[in-house]
Amino acid sequence: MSAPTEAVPEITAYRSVPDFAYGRIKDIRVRWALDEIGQPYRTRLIGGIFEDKAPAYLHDQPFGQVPVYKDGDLTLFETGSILIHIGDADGRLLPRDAKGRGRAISWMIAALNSVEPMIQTLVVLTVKGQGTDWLAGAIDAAKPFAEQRLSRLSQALGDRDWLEEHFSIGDIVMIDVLRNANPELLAPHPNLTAYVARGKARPAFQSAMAAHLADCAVGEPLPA
Ligand SMILES: N[C@@H](CCC(=O)N[C@@H](CS)C(=O)NCC(=O)O)C(=O)O
Repeated sequence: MSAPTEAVPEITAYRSVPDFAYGRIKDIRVRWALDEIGQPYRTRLIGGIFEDKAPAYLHDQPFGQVPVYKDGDLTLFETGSILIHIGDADGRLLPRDAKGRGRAISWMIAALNSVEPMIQTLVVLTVKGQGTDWLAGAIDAAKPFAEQRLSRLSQALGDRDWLEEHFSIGDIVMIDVLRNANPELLAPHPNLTAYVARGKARPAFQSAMAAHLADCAVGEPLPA
C-alpha cells in the first residue's frame, strides 16, 4: 500500500535493475510485511542497482543496498532487522510470547542464513558463468548444498501451511527466498512448491509485488 504522505514509514527501492533481478529485489519483503498489517508506506527510489551510492546513503546502509527503512527518527537496514521491527509493532506477524517470537525469528534467520546463501550462490554462478567452461563444474559443486537444505526444510514443514502454527515474518522471508530458487530445485518437494504458491496467493504479497514492479524498470545492464 504505497502512500505519498511523510507521516508513514519510508522504504528505499531501485528505479531500474537488470532482467534477472526484476521482481526479486529485497524491498518486496518489507512491502509484503507492511501490506500484511495494513500499514501504508512511501518509497524513495534511489537510482539503478549498480549506480554509486551517495555517502548519506552509505551511512544508512553501509553496503549500499536496498532496502533502508525510516520511521520517524528510526533508520534501519537489513531486511531481517526491519521485519522484526515491523513484527514487534503488530503481533500478527510476530507472536508476542517469547517462545512463539523466538521460533518465528529463528525461521527468519534460517531463511537468511542457512537457505538463501545456498540458493543465491547458484543464481550468481548461473548469471556470471553464462558461456564459460567452468559453469557446469561450479554448479555441480554448489548444488548439493542447496539440495540438502531444501530437503531438510521440506521435512520440517511437513504438511503444515506455514513454518509454525501462524503465518509470520519467518514465512515472508522463507517464501521470498524459495520463490527465487530455480523451480527445478523445489520440484522434488511438492510441499515446498505448494508453500510458495500459498504465500504468493496472499493478497498482501500480490499488492506488494504490484507496487514493487510499478516502481522499477527492467533493463539495466550487468556490470562487466
Ligand atoms: N542482507 C541485505 C541484502 C540486501 C540486498 O541484497 N540488496 C540487493 C538488492 S536485492 C542490493 O541492493 N544489491 C546491490 C549491492 O549489493 O550493491 C538485506 O537483507 O537487506
